[in-house]
Amino acid sequence: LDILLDSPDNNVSEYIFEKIGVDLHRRPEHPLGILKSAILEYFDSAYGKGSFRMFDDLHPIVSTHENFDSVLVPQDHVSRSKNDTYYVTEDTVLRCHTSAHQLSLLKQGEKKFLVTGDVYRRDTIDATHFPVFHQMEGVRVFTKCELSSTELAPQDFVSQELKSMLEGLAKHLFGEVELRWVDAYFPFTDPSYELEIFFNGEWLEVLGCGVMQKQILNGASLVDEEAWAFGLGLERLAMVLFDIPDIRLFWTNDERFSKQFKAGMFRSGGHNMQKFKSYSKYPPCYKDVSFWLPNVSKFTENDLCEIVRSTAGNLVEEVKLIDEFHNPKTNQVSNCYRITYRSMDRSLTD
Ligand code: FA5
Ligand code: MG
Repeated sequence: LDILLDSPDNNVSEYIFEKIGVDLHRRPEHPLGILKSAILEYFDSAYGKGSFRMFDDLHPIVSTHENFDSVLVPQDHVSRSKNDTYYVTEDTVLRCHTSAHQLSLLKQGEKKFLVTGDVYRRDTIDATHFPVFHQMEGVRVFTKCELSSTELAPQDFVSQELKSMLEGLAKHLFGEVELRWVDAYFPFTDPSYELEIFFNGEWLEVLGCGVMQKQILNGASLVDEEAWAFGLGLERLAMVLFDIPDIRLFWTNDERFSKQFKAGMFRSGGHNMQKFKSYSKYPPCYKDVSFWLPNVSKFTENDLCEIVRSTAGNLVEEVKLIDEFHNPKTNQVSNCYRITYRSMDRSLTD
C-alpha cells in the first residue's frame, strides 16, 4: 500500500484507499447486499436459475487497459484524466466502472454474467453522488441461432430484449414506478440508453446500457454474436427502493440505520416492504471559503472537493460555488464556496 501511495502518479487519498475491501455489496444485511440478491432473484426467475453467473469479488484495482482501452474509451476522453479518475500508478487505476471486466470475462467464455463491485470517481459531492459507489454490470451474449429466430435486425432485437428485461427488473424491484428512457452515449455501446426513475420530485439516472460494440465482441473471438450490456448504480436504486434520502448513509455505522435492514426483507414489487424511517437529522453547519484562483495552474472543482473530502471526510454534505468575483485591475478571479457540514451521528459545534 505504501509503495502504491508513493507512486508519483498516485492521486488516491487515504480516505479513498480505506474504502477498498469494505465491500458493502457483499454484506447480506446491508441495503446494497439485499438489493444485489433481489436483482439476482429477478435474473433467476426471468432466465432460469443460475443462468446468469454473478462475480462480486473482482479486485477494484485494474489496469488502464481494462478500465479504458478494453471498452474503447478514446485516448482523449475526459474520464481518463486525473481530474476524473483515481490513478494508483501510471497504468493502474481504481476502476471507475464495472465495465472494466467485460472483455476479460467474455474472453473467459462467459456468455451471461453479472459483475457487482465498488467503483471510484473523483466527482462533485451531494446527496446522490459519492466518490465511492457500487455498480452492477450485466452482459448477455446472443448466439447466431438466437438472432436468426426473429425478423428484426439483430441490433433492434437485442435492444428490445434489453429494454423489456430492464423494465421487468424495475417492476420486480419497485412495482409500478414512473420511468423514462433517455438516449445516451457510451464508447462501448451503440445504440446507448439511460434509464431514469422519478424519485423525490426529480428524475434520477439509475443506469446506462446499450448494444455492445462489435469490436469488443470480436476481441473475444465472438464474430457472429451480438450482446447487450448495462451498468446500474446500486446506491441510486437502493435509495429508491428503501427511500434512503442521502447516499452517505450507506457508509454509516449508526445502528439506527443498520437495524432497519435484514437479509431476506425484500418483497417483490415493493409490496408490504419496510421502507427506511429517517431518524431526525442533526442540524447542518455552513462555512464559506473564498480564494483567488491560481494564474498558472488550472483549478478544478474536483480538486477542491477532493481536498475537502480528505480533510473533513463524511462530515461534508455539499460543496457549492456561491459567488465568483473578477478583479478587472489585477485580472484575478476569486471563488467563494459554501461547504455544508452535517454529521449523521451528532450535533456539530461551530
Ligand atoms: C457507466 O459507468 C457505464 N459503464 C454504464 C454502462 C455499462 C453503459 C454497460 C452501457 C453498457 P455512468 O457513468 O452513467 O455509466 O454510471 C452508471 C450509473 O452509476 C449511473 O446511472 C448512476 O446510477 C451511477 N453513478 C454514476 N456516478 C455516481 C456517483 N458519483 N455516485 C453514485 N452513483 C453514481
Ligand atoms: Mg451516466
